[in-house]
Amino acid sequence: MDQEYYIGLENTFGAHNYEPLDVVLQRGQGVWVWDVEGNKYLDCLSAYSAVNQGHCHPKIIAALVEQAKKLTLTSRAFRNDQLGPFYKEICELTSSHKVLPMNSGAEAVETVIKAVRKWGYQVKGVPRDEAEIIVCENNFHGRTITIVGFSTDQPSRADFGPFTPGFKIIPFGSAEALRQAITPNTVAFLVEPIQGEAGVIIPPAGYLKEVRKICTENNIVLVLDEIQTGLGRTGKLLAEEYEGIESDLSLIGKALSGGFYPISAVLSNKEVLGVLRPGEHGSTFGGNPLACAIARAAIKVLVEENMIENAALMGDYFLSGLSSIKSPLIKEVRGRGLMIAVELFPEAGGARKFCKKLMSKGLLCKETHENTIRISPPLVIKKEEVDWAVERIESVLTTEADS
Ligand code: IF1
Repeated sequence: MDQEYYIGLENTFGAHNYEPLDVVLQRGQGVWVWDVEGNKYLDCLSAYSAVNQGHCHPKIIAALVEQAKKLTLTSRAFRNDQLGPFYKEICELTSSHKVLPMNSGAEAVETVIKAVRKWGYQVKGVPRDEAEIIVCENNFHGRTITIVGFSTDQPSRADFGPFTPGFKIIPFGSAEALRQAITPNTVAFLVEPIQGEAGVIIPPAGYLKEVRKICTENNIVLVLDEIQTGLGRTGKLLAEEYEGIESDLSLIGKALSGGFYPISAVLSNKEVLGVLRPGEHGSTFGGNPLACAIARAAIKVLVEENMIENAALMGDYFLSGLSSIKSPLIKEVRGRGLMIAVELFPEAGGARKFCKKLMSKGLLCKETHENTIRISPPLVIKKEEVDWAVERIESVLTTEADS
């Protein structure tokens, strides 16, 4: 069937909570995907950094198929033979003490909100129901009611109230703003090391180091949301490594399964998760054997195939290629590793139209907000594929820009 058939079904039967590009994908391999009409595209979104390992990685498929034939779900009323090994491997990889597995990124964020509040009451001595968590403007941490309640993005929160109390919003990148916002009831600071959805906003050098110091001095739990920046995306296993700091709690998700299955996790370096006792938190699928088997394979190939090093190398190469494009439309090219953004001047008429032009040239990427093109290919991208991508991005932002 042609793509109009599939688009018709979506429009007829689906809620309209997305405005996707009109491309109907059918197959993926590595950095490449194909649509139902056989057209080939370089994927420069990686499902928002969930497919860091490349589409349909054979070793992750093998792990999925092998486990799916044995045992997929037991509930946590019983134990399974994939959970403990997953715990050990993810904790050793990230030098964490403890881990709590969930499914979506938002669930990991909700989990950490519960844990730091309870830690505040039981350990820090904050009066019950008065815990405060500090977050940043232009954050993106998911789409539950509690999370959108502390979003500053109107479309994410409008008409979804009333919201959960207990959150303070400060500017991103200012350690002084954090210092000023702290009260005796502050239990945690939740922040992305680089703000993804906001448009790959990299904080000033030293910011996270200063934040780490402030949180330690004030006995506040530093929670880094690495759901998008983590697992090699920025050229390090975790983005916190650029500042040589260690969070108290880190959140990972997305590429934790290589894009095969929803699994997320709260990683803990500080005795916070210990406040959660049996019966106080969980989920039907959290820590299921299929998810754990897939995650074990996904992190194994990430490390064994040097994908993190490749992200650093190819990220620098991609960034220098994009930075050399001479175009009056480009306001800024920024990024770390393969988490890259090309911000256009408003006069360019919006990033979406350039994403459409790039699609017609075989490159899939996504705009974020009005004027920024986000570039985040799988971490397995090769030099010649980067050249191929830069060539097409240059063509739509220069000679053909007026067409
Ligand atoms: C959509 C955005 C990206 C995240 C960070 C938590 C979560 C996300 C830093 C929640 C999820 C996804 C959500 C997805 C699109 C994508 C996204 F555009 F929405 F903002 F990546 F930038 N923390 N981000 O980036 O994880 O519950 O989705 O598993 O909503 O369409 P989730």
